[in-house]
This record gives sequence, structure tokens and C-alpha cells, in this order.
Amino acid sequence: MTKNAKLEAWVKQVRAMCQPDRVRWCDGSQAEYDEMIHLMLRSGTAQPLDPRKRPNSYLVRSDPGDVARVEDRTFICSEDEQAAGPTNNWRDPAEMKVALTKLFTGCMRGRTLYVIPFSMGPIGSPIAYTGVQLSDSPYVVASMRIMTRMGQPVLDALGDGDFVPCLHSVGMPLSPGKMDVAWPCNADDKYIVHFPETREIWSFGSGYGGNALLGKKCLALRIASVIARDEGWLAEHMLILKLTNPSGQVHYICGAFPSACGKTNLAMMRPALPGWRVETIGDDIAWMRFGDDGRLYAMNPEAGFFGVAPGTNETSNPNAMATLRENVLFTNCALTPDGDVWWEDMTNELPERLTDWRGQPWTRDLKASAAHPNARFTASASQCPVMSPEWQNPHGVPISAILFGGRRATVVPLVQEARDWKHGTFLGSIIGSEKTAAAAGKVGDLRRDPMAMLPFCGYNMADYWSHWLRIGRHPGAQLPRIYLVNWFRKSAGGDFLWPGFGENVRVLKWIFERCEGTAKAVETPIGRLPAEGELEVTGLDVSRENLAELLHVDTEGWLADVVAMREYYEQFGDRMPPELRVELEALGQRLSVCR
Ligand code: GTP
Ligand code: SPV
Ligand code: MN
Repeated sequence: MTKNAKLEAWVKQVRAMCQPDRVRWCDGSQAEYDEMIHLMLRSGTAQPLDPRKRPNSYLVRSDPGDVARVEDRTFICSEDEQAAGPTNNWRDPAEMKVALTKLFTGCMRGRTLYVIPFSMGPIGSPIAYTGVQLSDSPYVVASMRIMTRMGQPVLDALGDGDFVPCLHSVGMPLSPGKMDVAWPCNADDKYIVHFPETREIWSFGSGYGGNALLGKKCLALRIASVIARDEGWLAEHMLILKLTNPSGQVHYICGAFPSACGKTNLAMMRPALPGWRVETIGDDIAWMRFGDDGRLYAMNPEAGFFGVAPGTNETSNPNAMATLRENVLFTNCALTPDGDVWWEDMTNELPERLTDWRGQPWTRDLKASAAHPNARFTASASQCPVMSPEWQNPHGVPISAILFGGRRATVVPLVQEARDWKHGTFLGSIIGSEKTAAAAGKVGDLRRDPMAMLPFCGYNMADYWSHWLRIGRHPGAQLPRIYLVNWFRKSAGGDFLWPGFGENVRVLKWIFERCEGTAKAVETPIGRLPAEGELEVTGLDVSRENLAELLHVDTEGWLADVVAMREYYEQFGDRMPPELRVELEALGQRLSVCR
């Protein structure tokens, strides 16, 4: 319970508006989690997996219309439209409140309103933020208990302090006596709305992932990015890993990759090079602040993984597989006849028969995938065998290098180093990626996704770049080095040129040794590439030609990118930081000389 006056008043007000049958304050206990599971089993939302195969684990099937983040229904409602910028959907906050109030009125009839206090970051940490989510979904309660530090201890630490109010409803009231559906949601109206000035979140109509677990993208990225701008820190869509070399030296690395582009895999990697060790600090979000020593310290505000299931297997990510042995919520995976989950590429051999993610019989000869491409697992970070003990450090870990990446079948080489922070900010601003299933829309199209923050930046992207440049001017800053990486180059035949996964440590090794000052680089028009022989290739199964292709500067391809970027920058008008335009034109000039 709480004596927080703002919280009590808000719950009262929401109760009057949403008209739930009852209100339940969540304490975060195991008993409460079990009760949520029980409710989901009873309503058909979840089904148990065979406890001999996957103890204490459940499969949830969402509505087929509610399977990913809905970016076209995501809004940044700042007072001034320009503050949201051209890459965000904007609505006037007052008008949006009116529209939402209409939708939320009576929307929880027949349901329970759960009060879910949560902390992003270790409870009581000076750099953590408290949120309180009000939701009518038991799936959200159970998921928030895994993904965040949740429950009574958060209220105890909060006292009468401030919190971010996060209102959520699946948007499907139940009339008296009416049976519920397995996955309630609202097919017609979905709204994922942020009010950056008042630091509020309203989410209506979806129960899935980032649409509904409001601590994650909504608070820890969209709202936090605005707070970070105002307070001089960074809230980023980045993994955090600890890399130890064979002699025991350590560097911490952050990496921004768009959704479904490899953060979880890199953060949990089992390195292919003997003696090297990767430990996980975080797999999706990093909050970075300057320490007294001028270094940037990164903290993972989450407490669990909401990870992409397809592609995860004993070879690609054995540590994820170990994390998933028990106590897991699986969503939109396929079901095996013996009561376990399955997804594409989980096993070498295709199962003969399955129940697919929609609950339909599936056989091998069918072309359709059995799991949804955005099928996910929800598991506690504490279950990951390579979790670094420092993941709970309330101050974070000092970052030596930042990676930017994405899926680029062409043009972008395996790795390149930025000359300095400004050049690195420029490289981050131009990253693009072929679209994945993590968001609704057509998969495969190339889109610009600056710093992997396109769907997550709570304000004008050009102002965000200015903020990055400002961070670079912090007095006494000992800034991380910045790299562009690309694991996804393809041959003309469509095969990946680079084996990826555990082999990515070869790239991390070069970066580590750059940080130590022991590895050599060559200057090229696009940045610094590994000098001849500097990328460790012992034991690597990649042909000389493919390796050359991976480290080749594609002058024409880059020049085409320069033209595309010039156009992309155009939309930001005079909010565009001039430094980035200067970088872009300088790149164009250097490339033209090589033509
Ligand atoms: P979000 O949770 O959406 O933010 O995604 P993420 O960035 O954590 O991506 P994740 O690590 O879950 O990877 C998504 C997909 O990319 C999975 O199917 C992986 O198997 C695949 N993938 C990850 N790393 C590599 C790699 O190095 N090479 C190749 N070819 N595929 C990879
Ligand atoms: C992403 O899409 O980047 C995710 C999954 O991490 S979600 O939580 O649904 O946003
Ligand atoms: Mn993500």
C-alpha cells in the first residue's frame, strides 16, 4: 500500500473513468504471479507447457492482429509539433487527451484494474526511475514482474516521491455475463501515446510487447530520451556487454541495432575465439551518464528479456537457450505434440507436426512459418548463465566503445571506426536497416533508423543529434570510441557473407584492441578499417574473396547513400545540426576523389 497522494488521486481518477469491477494493488509476489498465470489459463490466454520439458513455463497466443509494435499508432504529443519532429506522429496534447478520455471511459468494465508499481533500474538507485502502470491485463502484470523490478518494494522506496503514470487498457470492456476472449484487444483503435512535457503515457487497444509493457520502449526510451536531453545524459536502444580478453583485461561495450537486428544475440554471445569472454549487462536499453572521471557509465534499466524467439538455438545463442529452460512466458511460438515450444531454426530438423502460433495444425510441407516471426520469450535476466554481476550495479559500467549497426545486405562493411565523437554521431545518424517483423509493416524495405532510435526517440530527431553532439562537448569527457558494424552483408546469391553470432567476437576483439591502442587501422574515405592482418581470422570459415568483400569500401554504393542521406536530412530543415551536414558533404568529397 501507499501514502503517495499523487498516486492515490490518480488511481481514483482512472477508476472513475475506466469503471473496472475492482482495483488490485500488485505486490510483486510469487503468489500474485501464480494467480495471474491461473487467470490466463482459465481465460484461455495461456496454456502450460509440459513441466518435464519446460518447468513453470507457458505459451500465450495473441490475437493475429496484435503481434508487434504499431508505429503508425504511436504518438508523441508535445505542445509544439516541431518538438516531436518529422519522424514522429504528432497530435495536439489537449485534443489527444479528449479523444483518449472518450476511449478510456468505461473501457475496463467487467475487468480488474491492476496497479503495477515498477522501477526502471535497481530500486532506490539514484539514476532509476519509478513508473506506475495501471492495466486491465493479467498478461501485462505477469510480464512486468519479469521485465522490471515490480511491486511493494517499489512503493516503499517511492514514498511520496514522483513517478511516471502509465495508463494501459486492452480496450475491450466485458458486458455482464459475456465470455472473455483468449486475447482481448481492440482491433479498430490502437493508441500508444506519450506526453513528454507532463511525462505521461496512455496506451489503448493492444496487449503486445512494447505497446503494452510500458516501462520498456514508452518510459525507458521515449519519455527517458526527453528527460535525458534535459538533464544531459543518454537513453538509448542499446545492449550492454562486458568483454574480457584472455589475459583478463575488461572493456564494456554498448551497441545500438534496430529491432530484431542482433542485440540480444550479441549481448549473450558465446565467443568463437578461445579465451575471450562475453557477459551480459543488458540486451535492449542503456541509460548512460557521465561519471566523475568523465567516462560514460551505462546501466540496464530492465530486469528481464523480451527476446525474439525465431533464430535462437543451441548454436546461435546457447546462453539464451539456457535462460529459457524454465519460468518463461512464450508468446506466439509454435507448440510441439509433446507440449514444448518450437520456432523457426530452433532445431536442425523440422518437426513433423506442430500447432502453429494461431493454434492451427501445422505440417512440415506447409510453406508458412509455425511461429510468428516476432514470436518472443519473456524471461528474467537472473536466469541468464552469463549475466555479469555488474548488471545490478546502480551506477552502471564505464563504456569504452559504442557500436551502431543494422541489416545492410550491401554497402556497409563488416566494421569501421569513427575518427572521433562527431564523426561517430554522424555514422549513427545515417544507419539504415532492412525492416524486420518487430514492427507492423512490410519486411525487407531499407529504412533509415538513426541510432536505432527511429521508433523510440521522444522528440525531434535533429534535436536528438544536437544532444549527442553536446554530449561530445562535455567538459573533461573521456568519450567511448564509436564503430559502425554490419553482420548482415549478403552475396549476390543472397547468402550471408559473414557467419555472425559467436564469430562476431572477431570484430569485438579488434575493437577491444583499438581501445587498448594495440590494433592497427587504415584510413579510408568512410572511416578507419582494420589494417591488413588485424582482424583475427584463425579458424574462420570465410573465403578470402568474401573477407575482402566484407572489408571493401564500396565507393559507388556509399555515394548513393550520401545522396539518400542528403535528402533524409532535408526534412529536418534548420533544426538540423550543421556539423552533421558538414560531415556528410566531407564524406561525399572524399569518396568523389576515389572515383
Ligand atoms: P529486439 O528485441 O527487437 O530489439 O531485437 P534484437 O536487436 O535483440 O535482435 P536479436 O538478437 O533478437 O536478433 C534478431 C534476429 O537476428 C534473430 O533471428 C537472430 O537469429 C538474428 N541474428 C542475430 N545476430 C545475428 C548475426 O550475427 N548474424 C545473422 N545472420 N543473424 C543474426
Ligand atoms: C523492439 O521492437 O525493439 C523490442 C520488442 O525490443 S518490443 O518490446 O515489442 O518493442
Ligand atoms: Mn528492442
